[in-house]
Amino acid sequence: SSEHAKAVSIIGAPLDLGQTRRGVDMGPSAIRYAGLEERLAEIGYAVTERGNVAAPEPEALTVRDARARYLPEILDACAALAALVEGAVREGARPLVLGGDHAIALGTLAGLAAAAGQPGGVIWIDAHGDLNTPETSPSGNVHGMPLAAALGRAPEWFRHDGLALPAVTPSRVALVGIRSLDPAERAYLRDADIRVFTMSDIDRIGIERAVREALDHVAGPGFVHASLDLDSLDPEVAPGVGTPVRGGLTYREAHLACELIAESELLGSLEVVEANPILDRENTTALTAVELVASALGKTIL
Ligand code: HAR
Ligand code: MN
Ligand code: MN
Ligand code: MN
Repeated sequence: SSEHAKAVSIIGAPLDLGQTRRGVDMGPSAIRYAGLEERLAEIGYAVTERGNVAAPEPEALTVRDARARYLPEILDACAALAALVEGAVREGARPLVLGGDHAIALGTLAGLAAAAGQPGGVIWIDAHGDLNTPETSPSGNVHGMPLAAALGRAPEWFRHDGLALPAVTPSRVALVGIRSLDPAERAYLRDADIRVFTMSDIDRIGIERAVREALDHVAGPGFVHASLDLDSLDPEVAPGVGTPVRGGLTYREAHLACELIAESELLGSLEVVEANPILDRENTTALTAVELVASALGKTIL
């Protein structure tokens, strides 16, 4: 793109405190091992590796409130991530954040908002809405809450000196690939000006129209970010995730979504989350993640 730099900063966020299955903290290693840096270099990016933010091990911690397990430690890790993301943007690079579970999106989005000096828009590609608050969560798992937190909901829970909130404008959120919502998420979405493209919608209108309309909805000032939860993909394509849901995006649909994101030239940043190598088969989910990132950053076949 003309507007966005051909420079990428890779930032790992090996956090697994937002859910209960071990292994997602190895996601950044798995994605790097799958050849991320080489792929991006091939398509002409100057790549800077920032390493990983510090993330504590759950075995060394105690749960203080079951409504939002490990929330204080998650907010600290998100603040550290936000600082790296903000720094990357200020240096003129596109942040590419590797999770870790989806709780890290709160840090990514807060960093983008801090760099922009205002909230922005996000296309959220996921089987789930991640719109719970600690009061509505059925699980207490914070990876089901980051979009709610970034929108500035339940501020008393997510307040932190290192996090600029709200980081996202409610009227500039689009959800793509959705097939698992909790009752309170459904109730919130009934009144919010959020575009939701469920798997059923995608079956009917096709992934191309869905993603084009999603991108139109999120465009605007500040920043535009894409948050790619690998559980948006069908579990047959991406088995290495902690909360698989049948009936997801095919390999080709996910690629087209990423190609359309690249073509739009709206994207200033990207993150890919929930890769769990322990649950994976021969690193296939991480390999897919690398291919999707390359497409979202402008790789074309011809
Ligand atoms: N909605 C459920 C909850 O809040 C499950 C959330 C699962 N989230 C992710 N991220 N895997 O999308 O617990
Ligand atoms: Mn760890
Ligand atoms: Mn998610
Ligand atoms: Mn998900």
